[in-house]
Amino acid sequence: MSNSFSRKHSSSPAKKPFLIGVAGGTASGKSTVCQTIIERLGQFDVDQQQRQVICISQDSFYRELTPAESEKAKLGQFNFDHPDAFDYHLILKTLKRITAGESCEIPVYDFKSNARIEGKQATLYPADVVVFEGILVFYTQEVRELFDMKLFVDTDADTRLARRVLRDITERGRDLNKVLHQYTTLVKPAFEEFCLPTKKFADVIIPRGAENLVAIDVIVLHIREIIRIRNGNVLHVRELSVDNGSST
Ligand code: UZR
Ligand code: MG
Repeated sequence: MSNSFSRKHSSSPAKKPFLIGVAGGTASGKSTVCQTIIERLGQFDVDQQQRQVICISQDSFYRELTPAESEKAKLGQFNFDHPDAFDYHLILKTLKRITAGESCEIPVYDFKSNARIEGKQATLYPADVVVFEGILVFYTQEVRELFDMKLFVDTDADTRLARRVLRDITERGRDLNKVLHQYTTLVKPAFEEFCLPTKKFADVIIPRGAENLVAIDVIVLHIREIIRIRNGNVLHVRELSVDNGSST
C-alpha cells in the first residue's frame, strides 16, 4: 500500500505527539497489538527517522540490578513483575522528552542476562504518535496522566501462560520447571496485585489481544484521523472508513 504518512522531520516544528499507553498481563499480545497497529498504518517499512508512529516498550526501562539481585534473577527468584523492578525516573524523563517532541536515547535490555546491554542505546526520533507498551505502564499516576489514550489488552490467563512458557523456553533460554515455578510464585500474584487493577484506567479494552483485528482497526482509524488532522489534511469520515490502511 502507499505510505501516505512519510515526511521530513527537518521541516516540521516540534509538536507534542499523541501518546498511547498499552497495558496488559505478560504474553497478552501487547507487543503484537502495537506491531499490528504500526503495520496497518503502513509504517512498518518506513525508515526509523521518518516514522510518524513509533512504539517503545517498558521492558527497556528495567532498572539495573545489584549483584545480589542479579544472582536471584539467575535463579528465577527476582520479581520482574513488581513495580520496583522498573526505573520510573528514566521512564518519566523519557516520556517528557518525547512529549516535548525531542529525540532521546533509551537503554537496550537483554532478557537472557536480565540486564541492560552495556554501551548500547536505541535512539527515539520525534513522531506524531508514540505507543508505550508494558505490563505496568498504567501503574503510576504520573505516567498514566501523560497518555492521551489508554488501551488494555485483555487475554485469558491460560492463553497467556501457554504463550509465556513457549516464549521463555525458545526466546529467553529458560527451562520448563523454572518458568512454571516463577509464573506461579511471582508472575501471577504480581499480575493480580499490580497489573489487573490498572485495567480500570483504560479507555479501550481489547479482548483476545492481537487476534482482535476489529478492535485494532477501530483504533487504527482513530490514529489515522489524528495524524491527518495534525498534518492539516482533514479527511471526511466517509473517506476514512474506505481508506482503512489494510495492507492485504
Ligand atoms: P511481557 N522478564 C523476564 O523474564 N526477565 C527479565 O530479565 C525481565 C523481565 C519478564 C517479567 C515479565 N517476568 O513477566 C515479562 N518475569 O518479562 C514482561 N519473571 O514482559 O509483557 O512482554 O510479557
Ligand atoms: Mg512484550
